Amino acid sequence: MAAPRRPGRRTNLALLVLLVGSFVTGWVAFGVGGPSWSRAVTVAHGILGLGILVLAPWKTVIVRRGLRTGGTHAIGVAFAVVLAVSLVAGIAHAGIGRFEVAGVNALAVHVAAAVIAVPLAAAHVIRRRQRPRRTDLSRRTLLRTAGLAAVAALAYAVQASVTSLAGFPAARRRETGSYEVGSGDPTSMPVTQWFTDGVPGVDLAAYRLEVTRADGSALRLSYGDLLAMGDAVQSAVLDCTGGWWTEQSWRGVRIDTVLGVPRQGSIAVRSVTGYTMHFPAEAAPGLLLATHVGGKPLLPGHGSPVRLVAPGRRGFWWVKWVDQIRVDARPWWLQPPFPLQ
Ligand code: HEM
Ligand code: HEM
Ligand SMILES: Nc1nc2c(c(=O)[nH]1)N[C@H]1C(S)=C(S)[C@@H](COP(=O)(O)O)O[C@H]1N2
Ligand SMILES: [Mo]
Repeated sequence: MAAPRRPGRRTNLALLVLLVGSFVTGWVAFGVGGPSWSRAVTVAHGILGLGILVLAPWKTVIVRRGLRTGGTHAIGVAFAVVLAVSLVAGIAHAGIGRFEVAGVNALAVHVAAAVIAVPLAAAHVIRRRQRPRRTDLSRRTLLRTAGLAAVAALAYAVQASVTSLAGFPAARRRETGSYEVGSGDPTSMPVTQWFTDGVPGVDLAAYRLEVTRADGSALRLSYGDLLAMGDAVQSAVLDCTGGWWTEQSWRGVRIDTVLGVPRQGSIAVRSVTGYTMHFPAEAAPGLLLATHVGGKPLLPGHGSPVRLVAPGRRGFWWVKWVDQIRVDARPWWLQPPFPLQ
């Protein structure tokens, strides 16, 4: 007996590929810092995401039919609503400008809704399983996939042109999708924490920076010691995954000045709050322990007495309120891709 014909199976499978692809590239976009990589990833992410909208007319037919059959539709409908919120917020951020609604920006809404959508998507897909078939690897499917990719890429290009012709702020966003805020003016630079951390109070007089070198030798530096050593000046872009970036002139002590360049392992940079990031040993010369920004001492929110400046890396690498730097035997990549604190 022939398998019952279920129109829409291929549409659903294509949606599955687009959903997984957008989710993964979204996180990759958060992880990468270099301009050329960032551009490639955000463009791919945008095209995959818009591909979901391209399939909307076909999916609408499936949804209508599905809603007419018995059983509960709550999961499917909840998933559709949450995904729609994510898509609207993502497109608004990438296509128009940086929005704040009640103190929450559109990009944060986009990501939060995408994360909430995951269990709903999983439940929907498990309940409404669609099996791939061998015949899916046909010339016809290949052509349709190419057609979908072309239309989604066209949608991305059209949106980018409209954005730029209309002169929306989005036309001036960085490759990462971030918007410029307060460059050269540290007082208008946002204070941001990664999910759960808070601004601690650090007593400058009692403060010591613990440094442990590769050979086990250790140093304890006071704020005064750091000020006396700090003559390195560097202009660098802080690009937060919250969707903004700022370029400032930072001053302080290069990490290789206190640590040398370890030959192996990683450099663990820890905050008073426990927030810790591991850097590749060879990155030492590029990392700055900044006490000043724009010629003035750091304010508490920005990491006083000392914060890390990690040019070319996204904001979550820029550890604030650093109280310990140590060479660690474990490689830098043996850490979660994003801080867990
Ligand atoms: C853009 C993402 C998607 C949205 C917004 C969405 C939404 C919905 C909604 C609202 C329904 C009707 C309510 C219901 O029966 O649950 C539905 C039906 C259905 N969906 Fe999805 N869905 C999406 C992706 C997928 C994927 C990835 C699969 C499987 C791989 C899938 C398989 C199905 C099936 C088989 C039906 C039932 C069709 C029928 O009963 O005739 N959907 N979908
Ligand atoms: C299923 C999940 C997701 C979908 C369908 C999706 C889809 C989209 C879409 C359609 C856009 C707008 C693209 C444009 O109009 O040019 C967008 C932008 C964006 N998304 Fe997502 N996204 C998802 C998850 C994520 C996640 C998990 C992250 C980060 C962890 C993320 C980060 C971003 C960023 C940074 C932008 C702005 C890119 C730019 O300005 O060019 N997305 N997303
Ligand atoms: N200790 C600690 N350092 C941290 C964070 C944090 O939550 N805790 N957040 C990081 C993130 S996500 C960013 S974008 C920058 C923000 O720096 P700013 O508040 O000076 O703008 O600090 C980074 N350093
Ligand atoms: Mo950030």
